Amino acid sequence: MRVKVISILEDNYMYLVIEEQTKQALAVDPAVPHRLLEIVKREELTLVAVLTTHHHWDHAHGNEALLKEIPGLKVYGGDERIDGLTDKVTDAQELKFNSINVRCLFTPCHTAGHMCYFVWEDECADAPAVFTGDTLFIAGCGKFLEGSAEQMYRNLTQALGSLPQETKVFCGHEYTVKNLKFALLVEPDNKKVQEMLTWARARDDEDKPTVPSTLREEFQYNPFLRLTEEGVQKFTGKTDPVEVLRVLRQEKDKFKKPKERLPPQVLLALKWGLLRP
Ligand code: GBP
Ligand code: ZN
Repeated sequence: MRVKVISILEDNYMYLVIEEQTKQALAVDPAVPHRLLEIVKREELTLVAVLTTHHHWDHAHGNEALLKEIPGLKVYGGDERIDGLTDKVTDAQELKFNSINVRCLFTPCHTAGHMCYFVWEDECADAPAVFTGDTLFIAGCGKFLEGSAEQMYRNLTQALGSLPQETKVFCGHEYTVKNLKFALLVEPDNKKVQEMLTWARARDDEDKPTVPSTLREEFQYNPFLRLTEEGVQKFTGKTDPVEVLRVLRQEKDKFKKPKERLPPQVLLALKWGLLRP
């Protein structure tokens, strides 16, 4: 199976999971449907299903247009608020498309109906993939918009954290550099964070994505997966892992990029093009 990474909007990703022998494809969060259809046509693929991680427009907005274009298309998701939903899925439900298998992992917190999708191909040596939407990012995690630290703790440690370590992580946004700057504040001495930040900045300069990583890598630098590390506990002043996670998220919410800390006059001048960033 091949995963095609497609950058859309400001910093979102949509994906195509392709079964190479049959050219059947699944789309994940295809929020810019015309771009997706262009690629489907160019690569002579047959789109059979859409996997939607959550109802936010920058993930689900393309579903209706795709359904119109491809009657009979299946649109999966875990939340009634998802545009164009045809098949509501529940935790641990498995879907099969020829040799491609999907296990739905219910991960409520960023939104109350968030699903991640674990995908693997029968009799194939390729590592499996997990599509994490806005639950787990490379070096970060999603905001707790409709849930609690307890829920996110379960998502990160059980639903996602217990998957095979070689699983490739494909997330919903390119936030890697920003996340690593925060990770470095949390663990200034973590060599993996430093190395990864250098690498992610270089990728950014070349306009290349930082996805996928692997779960094994995430455990080495993602503070939200390192809740029992001494440095992370020290940063938060807590030892209970759920409390560590709660404080980490609160601190990340307050952690702004330097631009947002500038005086209002400077922000206006930047906005009007009187100053260059
Ligand atoms: C940034 O850092 O780039 N602009 C800021 C924050 C996911 S998108 C952007 C932001 O809040 N992103 C969300 C998030 O979870 N970030 C993790 C973090 O900051 O650590 N979204 O687009 C967001 O979910 C959205 C769409 C939200 C519709 C609410 C509705 Br309704
Ligand atoms: Zn979201």
